[in-house]
Amino acid sequence: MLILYDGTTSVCAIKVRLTLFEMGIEFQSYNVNLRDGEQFSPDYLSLNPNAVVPTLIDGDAVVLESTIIMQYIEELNEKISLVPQTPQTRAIMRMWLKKIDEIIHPATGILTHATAFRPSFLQKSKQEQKAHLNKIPDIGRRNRQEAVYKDGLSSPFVENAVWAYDKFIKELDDVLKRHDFIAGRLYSLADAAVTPYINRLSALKLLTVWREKAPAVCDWYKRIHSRPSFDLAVTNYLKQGDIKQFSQVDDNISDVARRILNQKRAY
Ligand SMILES: N[C@@H](CCC(=O)N[C@@H](CS)C(=O)NCC(=O)O)C(=O)O
Repeated sequence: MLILYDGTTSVCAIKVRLTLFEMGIEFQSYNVNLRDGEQFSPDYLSLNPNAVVPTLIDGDAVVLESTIIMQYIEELNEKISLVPQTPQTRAIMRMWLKKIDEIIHPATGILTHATAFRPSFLQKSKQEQKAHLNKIPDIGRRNRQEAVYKDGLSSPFVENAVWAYDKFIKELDDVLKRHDFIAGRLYSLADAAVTPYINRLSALKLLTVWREKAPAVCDWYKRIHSRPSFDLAVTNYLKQGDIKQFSQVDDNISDVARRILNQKRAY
């Protein structure tokens, strides 16, 4: 049986859970409590030295990186495919996976840490804050988190993250005007990869900023919601603490995002 070292609201873990449920593959989920810093425990670091979830264990194989894990899982059940048929459509799918990993995932971390995760971090003593940050192995990630915990929504990192989402959602809306799913007529790994990030925008009270500009994305999100995999991989995993954490997001966040987007800027 596959074991997934998991996180209840982790966008990267949700990508993997969506893939598992869409593929109909059984797995055992082990929740790594990121709020309590379980990702930094020596046992977990021996599996995943990057101190992040997800990690997939398949017998002797330890598979890291959510996009690689999705592709690994996709190859396990020959009866179902979440990869398009032609080389061209496969390239399109892979392009969306890359955009998520390289641009949208860091932007999401910035927006989430600047809002939902900030209050509990600020409740720690200065010493505890420093100790937590020092455990993050990736220096870029550590510096971004430190900056947004300090300055919240006024951090320049937030401005860049909002612009990154604006560009991404416009591109997504363009493709979804042409077909029902991101890489074509059928659901693919690209849809599973993008879903948690649009869901996160909604949890951060930000989806409303793009609702009118991106009607095709909103229609696609409704289609995604109605698939059984959504509740199985997303809603059913939410715990009381997660709901509380996201309920703390400041209501004025959408005004902040709109103000940023009202300033003229070339991408
Ligand atoms: N590139 C990694 C990124 C994984 C990642 O950033 N995971 C986040 C949750 S979505 C995490 O574990 N964060 C722990 C932390 O911030 O300390 C992947 O795609 O698997």
